[in-house]
Amino acid sequence: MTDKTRIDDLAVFGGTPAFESPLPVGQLYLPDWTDFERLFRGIFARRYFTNHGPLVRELDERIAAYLGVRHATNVTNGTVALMIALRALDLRGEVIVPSFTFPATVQAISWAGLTPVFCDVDPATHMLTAENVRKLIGPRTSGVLGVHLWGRACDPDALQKLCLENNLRLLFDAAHAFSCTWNGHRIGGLGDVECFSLHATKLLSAMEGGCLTTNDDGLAARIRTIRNFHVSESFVQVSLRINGKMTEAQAGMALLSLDMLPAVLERNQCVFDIYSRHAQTWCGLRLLEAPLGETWNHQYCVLEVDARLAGLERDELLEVLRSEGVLARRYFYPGLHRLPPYFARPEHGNVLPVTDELCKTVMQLPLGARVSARDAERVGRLLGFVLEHGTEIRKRLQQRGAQS
Ligand code: T4K
Repeated sequence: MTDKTRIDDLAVFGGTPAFESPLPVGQLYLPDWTDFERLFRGIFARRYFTNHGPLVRELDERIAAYLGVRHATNVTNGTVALMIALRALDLRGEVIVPSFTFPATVQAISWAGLTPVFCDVDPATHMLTAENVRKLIGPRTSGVLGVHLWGRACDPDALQKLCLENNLRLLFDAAHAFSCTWNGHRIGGLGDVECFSLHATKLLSAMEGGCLTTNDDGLAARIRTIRNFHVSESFVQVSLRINGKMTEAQAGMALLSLDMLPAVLERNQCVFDIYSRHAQTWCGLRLLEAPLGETWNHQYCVLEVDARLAGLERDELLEVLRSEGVLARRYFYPGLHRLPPYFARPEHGNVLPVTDELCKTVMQLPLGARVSARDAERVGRLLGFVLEHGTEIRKRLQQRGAQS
């Protein structure tokens, strides 16, 4: 592609898309085919496909060692991990949670028969703060579910202190945070339990998968019991169980993905650095930089759009980029407090001004296996061009809208 030099060159106005193969948001790394084949031949030879096979057990051990926690329990996906965690903690009544997250975080609470109570987030970090949570603690509150959004730790020390003072359980949705650190230690041992997603779009991929981590032996026994119906895997008495078992195929994929992590982290860093360099010239976009002094996985490349400076609203910018094959996303829109089954039900809490603003302004750029350094340079220049002509592009988009 040659760079865009005129507004008419933009695909949204009839020009040729910049990227023939669209660039998605998501890690989507694949292992080497021969490694994959070798691993699957092993599964076929053993004829052992699921129900706590050797690969799942190996993955449990390797993740626990990698994260430096006593227990890692792998399950079907990140959503099921959250559901199991909430049951294992034996919560009752209400759980305080952000609305600015993926639906799974909140719907897991509903699936566990609990009431999610939405808490507004901090405008700089996009996450819960102990200060905001404190205002919502009431007689029915039994737990707090924080989200380590974009791989940054969610106020762990202050939330832990608040939960101890109020006799609440604390769990974290760590879907985005595999391999990220807090105070120099890998996330995984914070709160009572943490839940990771091993989805194909995540840093550590089982294609679908989830993992619960904890340092609490009793809780780990409950988690392992709840995740299946097997007598041999029954460690403690629990009332309700579920089939949340990970298959050998998923575990094999995740083991290969774990082997790839150093190379993947390096590649992500390289692409992010390119975006970061371009971001210094982007007027109206704020790029969320790495948390100071911590290791970050670059699971997502997150931007905030200031429409007054950029000349375009976030959604207009997304339209322009997507037509070029840059499949930027607006995680998370709309806020879950504005969606069924929670919308218009005041018991969930629905006055969340910061969340509402973030839902209108936050977006993610492609970053992962399908984005090369060269692609990132091109996306950087494309964004630079679009922002340079933001006001004019907006006018053209509006004229086009009025005509159609
Ligand atoms: N908590 C949080 C905070 C989460 O973000 C998530 C999941 C969860 C909990 C629950 O964990 P899981 O139960 O999912 O393990 C994607 C992921 O499916 C989801 O895991 C993730 N968060 C969420 C933020 O993103 P979608 O619906 O946006 O994905 P989709 O299909 O639009 O894919 C993203 C891009 O990747 C598209 O451009 C298509 C491309 N893609 C996707 C897949 C799956 C591919 O090219 N190949 C693929 O195989 O949810």
